[in-house]
Amino acid sequence: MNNAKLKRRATPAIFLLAVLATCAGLQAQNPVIQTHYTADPAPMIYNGKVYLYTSHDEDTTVRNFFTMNDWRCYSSADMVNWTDLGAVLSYKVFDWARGDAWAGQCIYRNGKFYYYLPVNQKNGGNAIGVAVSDSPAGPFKDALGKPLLVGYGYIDPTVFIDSDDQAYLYWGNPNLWHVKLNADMISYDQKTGVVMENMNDMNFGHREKKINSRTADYEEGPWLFERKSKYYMLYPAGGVPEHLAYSTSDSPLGPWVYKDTIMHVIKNRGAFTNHPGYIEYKGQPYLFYHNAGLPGGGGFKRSVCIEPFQFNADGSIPLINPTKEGVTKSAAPLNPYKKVEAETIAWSEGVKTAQDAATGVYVTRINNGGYIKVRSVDFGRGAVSYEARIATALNGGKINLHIDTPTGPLIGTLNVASTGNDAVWAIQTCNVTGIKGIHDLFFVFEGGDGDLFNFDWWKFNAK
Ligand code: FUB
Repeated sequence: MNNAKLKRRATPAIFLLAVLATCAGLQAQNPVIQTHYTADPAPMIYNGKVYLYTSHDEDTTVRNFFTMNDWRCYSSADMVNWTDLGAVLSYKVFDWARGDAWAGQCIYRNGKFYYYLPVNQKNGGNAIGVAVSDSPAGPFKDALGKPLLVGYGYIDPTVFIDSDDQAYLYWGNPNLWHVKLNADMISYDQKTGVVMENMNDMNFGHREKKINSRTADYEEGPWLFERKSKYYMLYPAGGVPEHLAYSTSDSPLGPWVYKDTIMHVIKNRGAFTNHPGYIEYKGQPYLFYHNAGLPGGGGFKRSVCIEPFQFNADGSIPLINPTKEGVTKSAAPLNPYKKVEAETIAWSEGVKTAQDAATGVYVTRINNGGYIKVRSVDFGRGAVSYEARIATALNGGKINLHIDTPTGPLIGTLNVASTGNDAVWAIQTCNVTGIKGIHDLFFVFEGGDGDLFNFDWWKFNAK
């Protein structure tokens, strides 16, 4: 960033916003993360919050194949605003891994978080490792110093703990295998060992394109959960392009009975893969999946999406349509009178996030006309001022505080002053007027060309 950039004439922010708003659709909530390409969603509920673990497609694809080095995590208490907790670990946490940080799942047990992750080994071949942490956002370390499981097609683990405390790990492409995990979560029952499911049409549906001699529809990416004493196995099916399907059982060990398609192959901006995740949060069931919906998106640049749905009365899962609107109803209002991380975002354009040891995750590469939307902010009886922690070498950037839409009523403007450089942080404030009750809030960024400032957190002060 430099001052010369700010002196150049800026494209009016309002014009850019009109263009962006038309492109994105202001009600869009899918894909749920706009600052990175994310895939293979693995939601987990802990302490009343949702933690969304994702794999991460790099912005630059190498050799026209999955280019994936780390896993990211996001949290939310309302299912519409997602706080970026950063890249919580890389494949390098496993000394023995060569790369290919594909689809994993994290689970909480006895004060620790166990994250089951597929990678390729330095000496070749697929393997599943387990990383452990005291906190949902890491730091994670290799729990074993070696893989938990090694075998051809050993990818995409899903983990589940039943009400009797027995834990299960399922995984695999194009077969589905499982083990019974021991209570330590880092070893498994050697007596039963690794069990392969019956990959028959009756168990996992029928596909036209045979794999060797088998015709079962199951492909990869299993997701296991229990509801009302029924066990559900969701999975991508059919070969590429994948649709989502499911089977059920009366036991977490099967036998699995094929039920139906959950989501057809996504026609409009789908990726050739898909990957299910599921939670019920505050009484509402949600299906997580991925598409290629962000600008520049594709099969190796995917994005996580969410659809709320209702089970049918008989416990079956309806056909779920992928939508742009996604989660339309916030599960809880957001309190603006406590510090809110700037990377808490319902929708954004023209910004990225970054992280470092001193600051953690922050919003960066903020451009003129970019904006962040925060949904269902409860201003109660009203606010008098706004403060934000900023770092920049520039004078002249602005945060325009709009409500309801990016061009809705302006309740205040923070004129950003230089803090010396873009790693020196200072709290800057402005007055606000004319705001009370619940509104969507927009930070609309204004300034010259190029990156304007870095943004760590914000809060309002009440009347
Ligand atoms: O993200 C890489 C691979 O693509 C995953 O492991 C599969 O489930 C598919 O989504």
